[in-house]
Amino acid sequence: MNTALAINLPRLLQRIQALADVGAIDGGGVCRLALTDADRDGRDLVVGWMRELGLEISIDAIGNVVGLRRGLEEGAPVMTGSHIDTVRTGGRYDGNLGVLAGLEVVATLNDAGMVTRRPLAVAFFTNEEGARFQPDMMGSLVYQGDMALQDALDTVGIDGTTVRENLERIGYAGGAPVGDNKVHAFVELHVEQGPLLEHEGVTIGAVTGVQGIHWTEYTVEGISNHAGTTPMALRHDAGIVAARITCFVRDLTLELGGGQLATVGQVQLTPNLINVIANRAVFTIDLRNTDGAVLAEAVRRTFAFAEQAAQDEGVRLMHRSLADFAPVMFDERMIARVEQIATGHGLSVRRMPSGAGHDAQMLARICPTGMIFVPSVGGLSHNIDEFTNDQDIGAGADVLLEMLLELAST
Ligand code: HGY
Ligand code: MN
Ligand code: MN
Repeated sequence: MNTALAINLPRLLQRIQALADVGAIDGGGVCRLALTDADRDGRDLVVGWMRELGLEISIDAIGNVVGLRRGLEEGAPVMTGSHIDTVRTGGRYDGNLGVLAGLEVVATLNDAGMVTRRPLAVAFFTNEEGARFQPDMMGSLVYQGDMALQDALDTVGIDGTTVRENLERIGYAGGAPVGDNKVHAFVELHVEQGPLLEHEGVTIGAVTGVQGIHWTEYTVEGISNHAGTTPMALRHDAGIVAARITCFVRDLTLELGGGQLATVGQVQLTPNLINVIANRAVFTIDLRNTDGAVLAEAVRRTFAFAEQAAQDEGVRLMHRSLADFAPVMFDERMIARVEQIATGHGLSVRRMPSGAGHDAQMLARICPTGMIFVPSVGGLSHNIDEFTNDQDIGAGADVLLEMLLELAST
């Protein structure tokens, strides 16, 4: 079914620009960390657009926002959406494109006076990034029931405040229930955030699934001492243990090969002074792999190395898991439809896994789910230079339009 309908690209680009102006940072990036005032302002802007489009808005107890467009029949909606929170050095497309393309689909149907058989919904989920509060995909995990609401609300962020107090402060602690939501099908449009599509000159990614993600926070406690008077053999240096573990996980990825990834993105040393041996190091390790068994081996070997490194240096080591998600495979029928619809639009398309985590991986636990990727220029994301060509944005949104129409009509 190759609908004659097409989205209004200038209107979509205008909304992308307007949302990017909220929390804009020098150089063209965006900073709207979850549940900050900037996130609130972004939420208010998108909710305003939802209202203008005639959507019925519900805000749930973890702050997820769902705009519902009624169909001819009642029942579980066909849903699209993503997130509008960003990392500290975010781009304007990560998450935002999926939400705004969903609104553009609604606007296009409104313009055409079309009412679908099933209800349609456009959602943005709270704290997809997990940069301020872990785990990532927190809102969609609570939405579908695999994270207890109270655990999420009690979560303390990197700045020492809780999800609950921030959600209340920004006015998005809603009354809609969580955990038992019914969704007929979910489709998320997202920028690839990697180099593959651009490298191969392909316009659409038919996403096969999402790789496994394991986040751990390590805390090392040693003894601070004078950098000039403490012999090397008598040191209990938290900093060197953090450095050794960091080098180990990089070497481990080279040894394991395949798709194993490791990132140490956050490191805090105390007292963090040039002439003082660090007595405390707090750092995070992000391990990912499409192969769950290899990922489990990487996690196990990292723990073992860390324990040994701490013992060798005579320091204490603690660690806590911040996220632990197994690899997810999307519904074959959804993957195939992305391929067929893209081909029907004359677009080049290829199947590929997602390196990044997405709300879709949580919705996949409760309904048939698919994702549509469009290329990231230079493969950049979580970087203020994140960019996707307008033409590719239009192509992805048109594939989304047709897929949602089909799912909501059958
Ligand atoms: O970490 C991720 O993959 C996502 O951006 N939350
Ligand atoms: Mn994202
Ligand atoms: Mn992201």
